[in-house]
Amino acid sequence: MPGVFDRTRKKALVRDISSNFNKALSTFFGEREPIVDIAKMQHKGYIDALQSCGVEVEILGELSGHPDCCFVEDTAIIFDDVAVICRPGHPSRANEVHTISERLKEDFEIKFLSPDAKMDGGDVVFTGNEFLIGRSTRTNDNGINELSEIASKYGYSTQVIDVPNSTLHLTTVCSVPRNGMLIVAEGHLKPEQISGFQDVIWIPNNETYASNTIALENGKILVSAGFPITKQKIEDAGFEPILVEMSEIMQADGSLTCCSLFIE
Ligand code: CIR
Repeated sequence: MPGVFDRTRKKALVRDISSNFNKALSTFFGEREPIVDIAKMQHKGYIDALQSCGVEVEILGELSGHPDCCFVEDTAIIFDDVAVICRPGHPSRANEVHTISERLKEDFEIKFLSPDAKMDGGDVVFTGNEFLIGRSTRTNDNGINELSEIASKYGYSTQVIDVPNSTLHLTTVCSVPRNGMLIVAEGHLKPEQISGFQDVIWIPNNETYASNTIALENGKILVSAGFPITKQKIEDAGFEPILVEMSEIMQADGSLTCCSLFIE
């Protein structure tokens, strides 16, 4: 039913870091292979941070054959009582979706995209009443059109944003701290691409990684540790940043939102 999913982020699905995480894909933020044990510790810290904010966390087991399996955001788009299963744009990630769709079918009506569609969930940002969809190396026009058609049946509009080649996904350079507001990293999206937003917190290009945040209830917001200007700007806007150490997960181009799928 339209409107039944209130997106207050009460329950998250996460997946353990793969024992082969050192082989995860990395093009943008990574400077070296991630160290698996440190990534696992940071992932635990991430789960603790969610739980400390009152989020129930369900943890799925690692997929050793999929080094990027912890990045569950890329596997599905969830709204109302629907889970749209993605078609990840990188071949090494395509089969990550099968176990996710098995789990999601317990709670959602499952919709699949056609084989011609490519879509990573990391290219989809929900602003409160519409979906911003990034056209990127991972998400093609078929994916965009098919998701838009499904979303429109549920009363949601969509806006397409060309993701610049300076970044992997749309979620890598922007996030929504509250409905209608955007945190955006300078030097990636052009102001005219987000001209519909009155409320924009621009953060400096050298803190791009921190533009990806997870807003929770009561003004709490998960923010990556180590980006002081972003932290200050988010505080100045009236939020309470909860800092999460992500440096090792960053080596695989993964940000905060990438590691969760919110199912309630
Ligand atoms: C990849 O290249 O697919 C992973 N190493 C990183 C995925 C990050 N996910 C996201 O931004 N939603």
